[in-house]
Amino acid sequence: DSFLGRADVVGLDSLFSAEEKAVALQVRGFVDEHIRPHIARWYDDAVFPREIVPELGRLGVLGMPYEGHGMPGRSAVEYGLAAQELEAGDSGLRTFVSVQGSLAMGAIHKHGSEEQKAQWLPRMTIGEAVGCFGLTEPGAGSDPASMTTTARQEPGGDWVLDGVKRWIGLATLADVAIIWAQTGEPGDGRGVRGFVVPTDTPGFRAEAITQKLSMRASVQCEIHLDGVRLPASAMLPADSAVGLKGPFQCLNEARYGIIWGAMGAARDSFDAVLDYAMERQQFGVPLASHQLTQAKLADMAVAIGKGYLLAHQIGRAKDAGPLTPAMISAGKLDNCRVAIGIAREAREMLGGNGITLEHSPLRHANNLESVRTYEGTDEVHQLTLGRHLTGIGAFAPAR
Ligand code: TGC
Repeated sequence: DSFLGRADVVGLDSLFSAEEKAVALQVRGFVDEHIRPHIARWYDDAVFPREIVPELGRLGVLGMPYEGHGMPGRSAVEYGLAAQELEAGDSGLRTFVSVQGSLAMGAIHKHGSEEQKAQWLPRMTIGEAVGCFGLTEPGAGSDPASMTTTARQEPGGDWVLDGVKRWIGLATLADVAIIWAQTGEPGDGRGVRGFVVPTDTPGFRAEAITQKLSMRASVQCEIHLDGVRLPASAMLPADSAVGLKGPFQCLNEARYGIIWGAMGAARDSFDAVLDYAMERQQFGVPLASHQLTQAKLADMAVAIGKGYLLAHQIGRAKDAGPLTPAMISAGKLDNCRVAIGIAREAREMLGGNGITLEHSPLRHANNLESVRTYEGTDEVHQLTLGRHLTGIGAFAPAR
């Protein structure tokens, strides 16, 4: 039997070592015990279970692929397997792990000073401190170069931040925010720098965005920065953090996790509908005995197999060396759109019963609307691939 269950019709099981499978099964056990029994209620009540954060720390999934400062130091493939198990539970919980680990911890790990690392990474790894990552703004989503949040340095060396960030995961719960701000001319990505901002700094205010139809068991926020004064040492000092390549390197890590995560949501949708089709009687026979049902199940299993193969290929390549942006875009683009298609199809096969939280597919499909949009929309990834293939950047209309 494959550790990936009945959706594995192409022998994916053989691609993973016993140790890698053990990581996946450990995270699955956690999801079964701590997430599945409660997720419908959390989703319905729009609650992010803050109390689960230290448990995720104990599980070893925060900052999972990084080493030093107490971080787990696991492989990219192990991190991917953990992400897909978490997202089989709910995209909102996997998103927490991505924002905390890949974005906030990733920024400090890649670009931070020794003091910043020592102050935050050990606490974030065990889930004692929560981090968020402020790049997107109300008027700057796909085009972060157009951000209007500014960081102004005063003669004494202090920085003063002003602006608004939007769609920032966890900001109301966070102890620390990585805020990206313009230090140079408006619109010039080369002037963007990152700042480590304790959220109790005067002038920092976060507000949760309500009435969401997606990722309800997760928190997305607006951050208001009104004259937030920081010492000179708050800037992420590394050369790697000069300009937009600073945040983009962190997005690469989060996008990588999504390549795997989306397949977890697809697999859980498939399992839910296969169980249902075996039991549900219509026209005097189980749904599963209808040819159209079998055709849909077959197409889903093949698509899931291909999605895992793509994730596996990219994961092994990441363990061997740095990934190209084109590889990451190919995986994020396709696995998100395949997963949302599977979740929607599964909901349809569940009939009217599929619209309640008793079954996971519509919850996954709604969550995947966000997953497909954040960390680069389909169009951003298509155009990244387009630029890779043609050498021509087509993000902005030619003037
Ligand atoms: P471009 O000129 O292409 O690049 C500027 C600099 O960045 C470098 N670079 C990269 N470096 C590392 N990894 C990548 N993937 C990189 N892509 C570009 C590039 O080499 C250059 O470096 P340098 O040294 O020359 O300065 O910049 P552009 O402005 O033309 O970029 C175009 C585009 C559209 C690809 C980029 O803006 C983009 O990726 N946009 C999408 C932004 C995005 O994904 N936003 C999501 C933000 S996070 C979020 O949504 C919150 S989700 C988590 C939560 O819940 O909080």
